Amino acid sequence: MERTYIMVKPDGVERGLVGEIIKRFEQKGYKLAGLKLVKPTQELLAEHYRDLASKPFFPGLMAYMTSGPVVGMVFEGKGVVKTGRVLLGETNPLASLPGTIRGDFCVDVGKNLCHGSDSVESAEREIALWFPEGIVEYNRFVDQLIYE
Ligand code: DAT
Ligand code: MG
Repeated sequence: MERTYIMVKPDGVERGLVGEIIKRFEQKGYKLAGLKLVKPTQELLAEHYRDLASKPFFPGLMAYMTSGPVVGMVFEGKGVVKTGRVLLGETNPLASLPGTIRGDFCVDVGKNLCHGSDSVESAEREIALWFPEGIVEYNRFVDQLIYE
């Protein structure tokens, strides 16, 4: 089954939106397979955002992301990478529709609350990076009510 890495950024933790963000993935039907609160190091974040290292906003992004703890999660389910990003909304919250997390809870791109992997390959890389100990494997009875 497909997996994605979802992260509540420091502003989301500080604003008490961790439960709300987890809830949206849970109520969709996606399975929680990893969950942790961590204060990430510069090194971890530089690796996570390595494709953005040359962007002008990178130093600001690093400062934001190291400003407090983040909540890292792995969710599992059909189409979870693409649909996970639909649940998050657009990178720029002002372009995000109401009903999405960013559309409902934030305004500026530099404080956009959450992260979601952008492809199956990035998800595998990010899950290995944030959960080097591995994720939790289990079966859910409720999957019978979610998948045909
Ligand atoms: P996403 O988080 O939607 O996958 P991304 O991977 O392109 O977007 O960028 C990672 C983060 O970097 C994004 O969530 C917020 C920040 N960012 C992206 N573009 C930005 C910009 N133009 N100005 C400031 N921050 C930006
Ligand atoms: Mg991205």
